[in-house]
Amino acid sequence: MSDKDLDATARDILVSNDRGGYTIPTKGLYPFQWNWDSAFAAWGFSTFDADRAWTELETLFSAQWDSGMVPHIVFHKEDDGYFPGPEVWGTGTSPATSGISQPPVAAILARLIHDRVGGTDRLRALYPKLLAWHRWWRECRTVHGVACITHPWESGRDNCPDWDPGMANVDGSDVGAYQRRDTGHVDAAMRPGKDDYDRYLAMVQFGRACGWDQATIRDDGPFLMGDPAISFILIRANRDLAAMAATLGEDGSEPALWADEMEAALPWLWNADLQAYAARDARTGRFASNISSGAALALLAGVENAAMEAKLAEMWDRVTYGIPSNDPAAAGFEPRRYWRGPTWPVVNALIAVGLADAGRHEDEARLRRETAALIRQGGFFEYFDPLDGTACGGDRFTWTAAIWLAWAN
Ligand code: 9WN
Repeated sequence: MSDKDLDATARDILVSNDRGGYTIPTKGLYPFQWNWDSAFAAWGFSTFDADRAWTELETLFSAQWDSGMVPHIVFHKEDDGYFPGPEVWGTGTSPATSGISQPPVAAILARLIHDRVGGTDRLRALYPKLLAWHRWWRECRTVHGVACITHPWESGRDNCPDWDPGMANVDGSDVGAYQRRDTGHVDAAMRPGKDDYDRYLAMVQFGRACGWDQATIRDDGPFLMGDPAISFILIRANRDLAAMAATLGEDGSEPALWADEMEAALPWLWNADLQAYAARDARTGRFASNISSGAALALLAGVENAAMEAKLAEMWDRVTYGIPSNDPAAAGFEPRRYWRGPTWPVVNALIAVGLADAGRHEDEARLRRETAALIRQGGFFEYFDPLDGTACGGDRFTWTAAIWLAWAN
Protein backbone atom coordinates (compact mmCIF):
# COMPACT_ATOMS: atom_id res chain seq x y z
CA MET A 1 0.00 0.00 0.00
CA SER A 2 1.36 3.47 -0.86
CA ASP A 3 1.69 6.12 1.83
CA LYS A 4 -1.19 7.96 0.18
CA ASP A 5 -3.39 4.88 0.59
CA LEU A 6 -2.21 4.52 4.18
CA ASP A 7 -3.22 8.15 4.82
CA ALA A 8 -6.68 7.40 3.47
CA THR A 9 -6.96 4.22 5.55
CA ALA A 10 -5.84 6.06 8.69
CA ARG A 11 -8.49 8.73 8.17
CA ASP A 12 -11.07 6.04 7.55
CA ILE A 13 -10.11 4.32 10.84
CA LEU A 14 -10.61 7.54 12.80
CA VAL A 15 -13.92 8.26 11.12
CA SER A 16 -15.22 4.71 11.48
CA ASN A 17 -14.20 4.52 15.16
CA ASP A 18 -16.07 7.80 15.77
CA ARG A 19 -19.12 7.16 17.93
CA GLY A 20 -20.40 10.75 17.84
CA GLY A 21 -18.07 13.27 19.47
CA TYR A 22 -15.71 10.64 20.76
CA THR A 23 -13.62 7.85 19.27
CA ILE A 24 -13.29 4.29 20.53
CA PRO A 25 -9.75 2.82 20.50
CA THR A 26 -10.85 -0.14 18.36
CA LYS A 27 -14.08 -1.96 17.60
CA GLY A 28 -14.77 -4.99 19.82
CA LEU A 29 -11.83 -4.94 22.24
CA TYR A 30 -12.29 -1.35 23.50
CA PRO A 31 -15.83 -0.07 22.89
CA PHE A 32 -15.76 3.09 25.08
CA GLN A 33 -13.87 6.38 25.24
CA TRP A 34 -10.39 6.03 26.76
CA ASN A 35 -8.61 9.08 28.12
CA TRP A 36 -5.18 9.18 26.51
CA ASP A 37 -6.35 7.38 23.38
CA SER A 38 -8.76 10.27 22.82
CA ALA A 39 -6.03 12.88 23.11
CA PHE A 40 -4.08 11.07 20.39
CA ALA A 41 -7.26 10.70 18.31
CA ALA A 42 -7.69 14.48 18.53
CA TRP A 43 -4.13 14.97 17.28
CA GLY A 44 -4.89 12.68 14.32
CA PHE A 45 -8.18 14.44 13.53
CA SER A 46 -6.36 17.78 13.55
CA THR A 47 -4.64 16.75 10.30
CA PHE A 48 -7.94 16.79 8.39
CA ASP A 49 -10.81 18.03 10.59
CA ALA A 50 -9.92 20.76 13.10
CA ASP A 51 -13.41 21.05 14.54
CA ARG A 52 -13.63 17.31 15.18
CA ALA A 53 -10.21 17.39 16.89
CA TRP A 54 -11.37 19.93 19.47
CA THR A 55 -14.68 18.10 19.92
CA GLU A 56 -12.83 14.91 20.89
CA LEU A 57 -11.11 16.70 23.78
CA GLU A 58 -14.29 18.54 24.77
CA THR A 59 -16.23 15.28 24.99
CA LEU A 60 -13.50 13.76 27.15
CA PHE A 61 -13.55 16.72 29.53
CA SER A 62 -17.36 16.66 29.71
CA ALA A 63 -16.82 13.58 31.92
CA GLN A 64 -14.40 15.39 34.26
CA TRP A 65 -15.21 14.85 37.92
CA ASP A 66 -15.86 17.80 40.27
CA SER A 67 -12.51 16.99 41.87
CA GLY A 68 -10.78 17.73 38.56
CA MET A 69 -10.01 14.08 37.78
CA VAL A 70 -10.51 13.05 34.17
CA PRO A 71 -11.39 9.35 34.29
CA HIS A 72 -9.56 6.74 32.29
CA ILE A 73 -12.71 5.34 30.66
CA VAL A 74 -15.99 7.09 29.86
CA PHE A 75 -18.82 4.61 29.34
CA HIS A 76 -21.03 6.78 27.08
CA LYS A 77 -23.12 3.88 25.79
CA GLU A 78 -23.69 0.37 27.06
CA ASP A 79 -21.60 -2.41 25.56
CA ASP A 80 -20.96 -5.80 27.15
CA GLY A 81 -17.87 -6.49 25.01
CA TYR A 82 -15.48 -5.12 27.65
CA PHE A 83 -14.75 -6.16 31.21
CA PRO A 84 -14.79 -4.49 33.74
CA GLY A 85 -17.73 -2.36 32.67
CA PRO A 86 -19.54 0.46 34.52
CA GLU A 87 -21.41 -1.86 36.89
CA VAL A 88 -18.10 -3.20 38.23
CA TRP A 89 -16.57 0.26 38.72
CA GLY A 90 -19.76 1.54 40.38
CA THR A 91 -18.68 5.19 40.47
CA GLY A 92 -22.27 6.44 40.23
CA THR A 93 -21.27 9.28 37.89
CA SER A 94 -23.16 10.53 34.89
CA PRO A 95 -21.91 9.65 32.35
CA ALA A 96 -20.68 6.44 33.96
CA THR A 97 -16.90 6.35 34.20
CA SER A 98 -14.08 4.39 35.77
CA GLY A 99 -12.67 5.66 39.08
CA ILE A 100 -9.02 6.22 38.13
CA SER A 101 -7.25 8.43 35.61
CA GLN A 102 -4.70 7.94 32.81
CA PRO A 103 -1.52 9.69 31.55
CA PRO A 104 -2.23 13.45 31.26
CA VAL A 105 -1.15 13.92 27.66
CA ALA A 106 -4.17 16.08 26.72
CA ALA A 107 -2.45 19.44 27.39
CA ILE A 108 0.60 18.39 25.37
CA LEU A 109 -1.51 17.37 22.41
CA ALA A 110 -3.92 20.32 22.75
CA ARG A 111 -0.95 22.63 22.37
CA LEU A 112 0.30 20.75 19.30
CA ILE A 113 -3.20 20.83 17.83
CA HIS A 114 -3.46 24.57 18.47
CA ASP A 115 -0.07 25.08 16.80
CA ARG A 116 -1.28 23.13 13.79
CA VAL A 117 -4.84 24.38 13.28
CA GLY A 118 -5.48 27.28 15.66
CA GLY A 119 -8.75 27.38 17.58
CA THR A 120 -7.82 29.76 20.36
CA ASP A 121 -11.42 30.00 21.62
CA ARG A 122 -11.63 26.22 21.97
CA LEU A 123 -8.29 26.17 23.79
CA ARG A 124 -9.40 29.02 26.06
CA ALA A 125 -12.45 27.01 27.13
CA LEU A 126 -10.36 23.91 27.74
CA TYR A 127 -7.59 25.61 29.67
CA PRO A 128 -9.24 25.79 33.14
CA LYS A 129 -10.29 22.14 32.82
CA LEU A 130 -6.76 21.05 31.99
CA LEU A 131 -5.48 23.13 34.91
CA ALA A 132 -8.01 21.52 37.27
CA TRP A 133 -6.94 18.06 36.14
CA HIS A 134 -3.28 18.82 36.70
CA ARG A 135 -4.14 20.22 40.15
CA TRP A 136 -5.87 16.92 40.88
CA TRP A 137 -2.69 15.05 39.96
CA ARG A 138 -0.82 17.26 42.40
CA GLU A 139 -3.30 16.88 45.23
CA CYS A 140 -4.36 13.26 44.83
CA ARG A 141 -1.47 11.49 43.11
CA THR A 142 1.76 13.24 44.09
CA VAL A 143 3.81 11.47 46.77
CA HIS A 144 7.53 11.97 47.38
CA GLY A 145 7.09 14.85 44.93
CA VAL A 146 6.52 12.57 41.91
CA ALA A 147 3.41 11.34 40.11
CA CYS A 148 2.14 8.06 41.53
CA ILE A 149 -0.41 5.62 40.19
CA THR A 150 -2.95 3.71 42.27
CA HIS A 151 -3.63 1.04 39.65
CA PRO A 152 -1.49 -0.23 36.75
CA TRP A 153 -4.33 0.80 34.39
CA GLU A 154 -3.78 4.38 35.54
CA SER A 155 -0.31 4.29 33.99
CA GLY A 156 -1.67 3.26 30.59
CA ARG A 157 1.18 0.69 30.58
CA ASP A 158 -0.85 -2.02 32.29
CA ASN A 159 1.32 -5.10 32.78
CA CYS A 160 4.73 -3.45 32.41
CA PRO A 161 7.34 -5.01 34.73
CA ASP A 162 7.59 -1.48 36.21
CA TRP A 163 4.62 -2.44 38.40
CA ASP A 164 5.86 -5.86 39.54
CA PRO A 165 7.09 -4.66 42.99
CA GLY A 166 3.70 -3.10 43.80
CA MET A 167 1.69 -5.94 42.28
CA ALA A 168 3.53 -8.43 44.52
CA ASN A 169 1.83 -6.82 47.53
CA VAL A 170 -1.70 -6.90 46.15
CA ASP A 171 -3.88 -9.81 47.25
CA GLY A 172 -6.02 -10.94 44.34
CA SER A 173 -7.14 -14.23 45.88
CA ASP A 174 -10.56 -13.06 47.03
CA VAL A 175 -12.07 -11.23 44.06
CA GLY A 176 -14.67 -13.88 43.18
CA ALA A 177 -15.59 -15.25 39.76
CA TYR A 178 -15.58 -13.03 36.70
CA GLN A 179 -15.57 -13.34 32.93
CA ARG A 180 -12.87 -11.54 30.98
CA ARG A 181 -13.75 -10.24 27.51
CA ASP A 182 -10.35 -9.17 26.16
CA THR A 183 -9.14 -12.73 25.57
CA GLY A 184 -12.21 -13.35 23.39
CA HIS A 185 -11.07 -10.58 21.02
CA VAL A 186 -7.29 -11.14 20.85
CA ASP A 187 -4.73 -13.88 21.55
CA ALA A 188 -4.53 -14.52 25.32
CA ALA A 189 -0.75 -14.98 25.05
CA MET A 190 -0.47 -11.30 24.15
CA ARG A 191 -2.54 -10.09 27.12
CA PRO A 192 -1.94 -9.70 30.87
CA GLY A 193 -2.31 -12.98 32.76
CA LYS A 194 -5.03 -14.16 35.20
CA ASP A 195 -2.91 -13.33 38.26
CA ASP A 196 -2.64 -9.77 36.93
CA TYR A 197 -6.38 -9.51 36.36
CA ASP A 198 -7.21 -10.84 39.84
CA ARG A 199 -5.09 -8.07 41.33
CA TYR A 200 -6.47 -5.42 38.95
CA LEU A 201 -9.93 -6.33 40.17
CA ALA A 202 -8.91 -6.29 43.84
CA MET A 203 -7.81 -2.68 43.34
CA VAL A 204 -11.09 -1.77 41.65
CA GLN A 205 -13.00 -3.42 44.50
CA PHE A 206 -11.02 -1.40 47.06
CA GLY A 207 -11.84 1.86 45.23
CA ARG A 208 -15.48 0.98 45.02
CA ALA A 209 -15.67 -0.02 48.69
CA CYS A 210 -14.38 3.40 49.79
CA GLY A 211 -16.73 5.24 47.43
CA TRP A 212 -13.81 6.22 45.19
CA ASP A 213 -12.45 8.51 47.88
CA GLN A 214 -9.17 9.42 46.24
CA ALA A 215 -7.31 10.31 49.47
CA THR A 216 -8.19 6.90 50.93
CA ILE A 217 -7.10 5.17 47.74
CA ARG A 218 -3.79 7.05 47.77
CA ASP A 219 -3.09 6.62 51.48
CA ASP A 220 -4.54 3.18 52.25
CA GLY A 221 -5.12 1.47 48.90
CA PRO A 222 -3.46 -1.79 47.89
CA PHE A 223 -1.07 -0.21 45.35
CA LEU A 224 0.87 3.05 45.04
CA MET A 225 3.86 3.38 42.75
CA GLY A 226 5.88 6.32 41.50
CA ASP A 227 5.60 6.41 37.71
CA PRO A 228 8.50 7.99 35.82
CA ALA A 229 6.43 8.18 32.62
CA ILE A 230 3.56 10.12 34.16
CA SER A 231 5.99 12.30 36.07
CA PHE A 232 7.74 13.23 32.82
CA ILE A 233 4.44 13.67 31.00
CA LEU A 234 3.15 15.94 33.76
CA ILE A 235 6.31 18.06 33.79
CA ARG A 236 5.97 18.57 30.07
CA ALA A 237 2.19 19.06 30.24
CA ASN A 238 2.49 21.70 32.96
CA ARG A 239 5.09 23.59 30.93
CA ASP A 240 2.75 23.38 27.95
CA LEU A 241 -0.05 24.79 30.13
CA ALA A 242 2.20 27.67 31.15
CA ALA A 243 2.95 28.34 27.47
CA MET A 244 -0.77 28.21 26.65
CA ALA A 245 -1.44 30.65 29.48
CA ALA A 246 0.95 33.10 27.84
CA THR A 247 -0.92 32.73 24.53
CA LEU A 248 -4.27 33.20 26.25
CA GLY A 249 -3.23 36.09 28.48
CA GLU A 250 -3.69 33.97 31.61
CA ASP A 251 -1.34 33.69 34.57
CA GLY A 252 0.65 30.48 34.03
CA SER A 253 2.89 30.74 37.07
CA GLU A 254 1.11 27.92 38.91
CA PRO A 255 1.66 25.13 36.34
CA ALA A 256 5.19 26.43 35.73
CA LEU A 257 5.90 26.04 39.46
CA TRP A 258 4.34 22.55 39.54
CA ALA A 259 6.63 21.48 36.69
CA ASP A 260 9.73 22.85 38.42
CA GLU A 261 8.80 21.21 41.71
CA MET A 262 8.26 17.82 40.13
CA GLU A 263 11.50 18.06 38.19
CA ALA A 264 13.31 18.84 41.45
CA ALA A 265 11.80 15.69 43.01
CA LEU A 266 12.97 13.36 40.21
CA PRO A 267 16.03 12.10 42.13
CA TRP A 268 13.55 9.99 44.14
CA LEU A 269 12.99 7.93 40.98
CA TRP A 270 16.67 7.58 40.14
CA ASN A 271 17.76 3.95 40.33
CA ALA A 272 21.55 4.03 40.71
CA ASP A 273 21.84 0.30 39.98
CA LEU A 274 20.15 0.71 36.62
CA GLN A 275 21.61 4.17 35.99
CA ALA A 276 18.13 5.22 34.91
CA TYR A 277 14.86 6.63 36.20
CA ALA A 278 12.65 3.73 37.21
CA ALA A 279 9.27 2.99 38.75
CA ARG A 280 9.38 2.79 42.55
CA ASP A 281 6.96 1.54 45.17
CA ALA A 282 5.90 4.62 47.14
CA ARG A 283 5.27 2.59 50.32
CA THR A 284 8.21 0.18 50.45
CA GLY A 285 10.75 2.21 48.43
CA ARG A 286 11.44 -0.83 46.25
CA PHE A 287 12.51 -0.07 42.69
CA ALA A 288 11.47 -1.89 39.56
CA SER A 289 14.45 -3.82 38.28
CA ASN A 290 14.20 -2.98 34.59
CA ILE A 291 14.58 -0.05 32.24
CA SER A 292 11.37 0.63 30.34
CA SER A 293 10.05 3.08 27.79
CA GLY A 294 8.87 5.04 30.84
CA ALA A 295 12.47 6.17 31.35
CA ALA A 296 12.75 7.23 27.71
CA LEU A 297 9.89 9.68 28.23
CA ALA A 298 12.41 11.84 30.10
CA LEU A 299 13.13 13.14 26.60
CA LEU A 300 9.56 14.43 26.31
CA ALA A 301 10.08 16.45 29.48
CA GLY A 302 13.46 17.77 28.33
CA VAL A 303 15.08 16.05 31.32
CA GLU A 304 18.61 15.25 30.21
CA ASN A 305 20.90 12.73 31.82
CA ALA A 306 24.01 11.44 30.05
CA ALA A 307 24.29 8.20 32.06
CA MET A 308 20.71 7.25 31.30
CA GLU A 309 21.02 8.29 27.65
CA ALA A 310 23.80 5.72 27.26
CA LYS A 311 21.58 2.99 28.75
CA LEU A 312 18.64 3.97 26.57
CA ALA A 313 20.83 3.91 23.47
CA GLU A 314 21.93 0.36 24.33
CA MET A 315 18.31 -0.70 24.85
CA TRP A 316 17.25 0.80 21.52
CA ASP A 317 20.09 -0.98 19.72
CA ARG A 318 18.89 -4.32 21.06
CA VAL A 319 15.75 -4.10 18.90
CA THR A 320 14.99 -3.37 15.26
CA TYR A 321 11.84 -1.30 15.64
CA GLY A 322 11.17 1.59 18.00
CA ILE A 323 11.66 1.95 21.74
CA PRO A 324 10.65 -1.29 23.52
CA SER A 325 8.32 -1.11 26.52
CA ASN A 326 10.78 -3.27 28.46
CA ASP A 327 14.50 -3.85 28.00
CA PRO A 328 15.22 -7.01 25.94
CA ALA A 329 18.17 -7.62 28.26
CA ALA A 330 15.84 -7.83 31.30
CA ALA A 331 14.73 -11.21 32.64
CA GLY A 332 11.00 -10.55 32.16
CA PHE A 333 11.18 -9.43 28.52
CA GLU A 334 8.36 -10.85 26.38
CA PRO A 335 8.36 -9.32 22.88
CA ARG A 336 4.63 -9.82 22.24
CA ARG A 337 3.00 -9.59 25.67
CA TYR A 338 1.47 -6.15 25.83
CA TRP A 339 3.67 -3.81 27.91
CA ARG A 340 6.33 -6.41 28.79
CA GLY A 341 8.39 -5.85 25.66
CA PRO A 342 6.47 -4.69 22.56
CA THR A 343 6.95 -1.26 21.03
CA TRP A 344 4.00 1.11 21.05
CA PRO A 345 3.70 3.66 18.22
CA VAL A 346 2.06 6.22 20.53
CA VAL A 347 4.90 6.11 23.04
CA ASN A 348 7.40 6.43 20.19
CA ALA A 349 5.49 9.51 19.00
CA LEU A 350 5.72 11.15 22.44
CA ILE A 351 9.44 10.43 22.70
CA ALA A 352 9.89 11.86 19.20
CA VAL A 353 8.20 15.12 20.20
CA GLY A 354 10.91 15.50 22.85
CA LEU A 355 13.72 14.50 20.48
CA ALA A 356 12.60 17.09 17.93
CA ASP A 357 12.41 19.81 20.59
CA ALA A 358 15.91 18.91 21.75
CA GLY A 359 17.20 19.25 18.18
CA ARG A 360 18.07 15.55 18.02
CA HIS A 361 16.85 15.26 14.47
CA GLU A 362 18.74 12.11 13.51
CA ASP A 363 17.33 10.17 16.43
CA GLU A 364 13.88 11.57 15.76
CA ALA A 365 14.10 10.52 12.10
CA ARG A 366 15.26 7.02 13.08
CA LEU A 367 12.36 6.59 15.49
CA ARG A 368 9.92 7.84 12.87
CA ARG A 369 11.41 5.58 10.19
CA GLU A 370 11.22 2.49 12.42
CA THR A 371 7.66 3.23 13.54
CA ALA A 372 6.51 3.95 10.00
CA ALA A 373 8.07 0.68 8.81
CA LEU A 374 5.98 -1.26 11.33
CA ILE A 375 2.79 0.35 10.06
CA ARG A 376 3.73 -0.03 6.38
CA GLN A 377 4.47 -3.75 6.90
CA GLY A 378 1.82 -4.67 9.41
CA GLY A 379 -0.97 -2.10 9.30
CA PHE A 380 -2.59 0.01 12.00
CA PHE A 381 -2.28 -2.44 14.88
CA GLU A 382 -2.25 -1.60 18.58
CA TYR A 383 1.43 -2.45 19.15
CA PHE A 384 4.29 -4.48 17.62
CA ASP A 385 7.02 -7.00 18.36
CA PRO A 386 10.16 -4.80 18.44
CA LEU A 387 12.42 -7.62 17.25
CA ASP A 388 10.68 -8.92 14.13
CA GLY A 389 7.93 -6.31 13.66
CA THR A 390 4.97 -8.70 14.06
CA ALA A 391 1.74 -6.72 14.38
CA CYS A 392 -0.03 -7.46 17.70
CA GLY A 393 -3.25 -6.78 19.61
CA GLY A 394 -6.21 -4.97 18.08
CA ASP A 395 -6.41 -4.00 14.40
CA ARG A 396 -7.67 -0.69 12.95
CA PHE A 397 -6.48 0.99 16.09
CA THR A 398 -7.32 4.66 16.52
CA TRP A 399 -4.12 5.87 18.13
CA THR A 400 -1.87 4.11 15.63
CA ALA A 401 -3.83 5.69 12.78
CA ALA A 402 -3.67 9.06 14.57
CA ILE A 403 0.08 9.10 15.06
CA TRP A 404 0.58 7.97 11.46
CA LEU A 405 -1.30 11.07 10.28
CA ALA A 406 0.14 13.53 12.80
CA TRP A 407 3.73 12.32 12.96
CA ALA A 408 4.94 9.06 11.38
CA ASN A 409 4.10 9.44 7.70
C1 9WN B 1 -7.26 -0.76 30.45
C2 9WN B 1 -7.25 1.49 25.33
C3 9WN B 1 -6.36 1.11 26.52
C4 9WN B 1 -5.08 1.97 26.55
C5 9WN B 1 -4.06 1.43 27.55
C6 9WN B 1 -3.85 -0.05 27.27
C7 9WN B 1 -5.17 -0.81 27.36
C8 9WN B 1 -6.97 -1.24 29.03
C9 9WN B 1 -7.06 -2.75 28.98
O1 9WN B 1 -6.08 -0.27 26.41
O2 9WN B 1 -5.67 -0.73 28.67
O3 9WN B 1 -7.31 0.64 30.48
O4 9WN B 1 -8.18 -3.24 29.20
O5 9WN B 1 -6.07 -3.43 28.72
O6 9WN B 1 -2.90 -0.58 28.14
O7 9WN B 1 -2.86 2.15 27.44
O8 9WN B 1 -5.41 3.29 26.89
O9 9WN B 1 -6.51 1.46 24.14
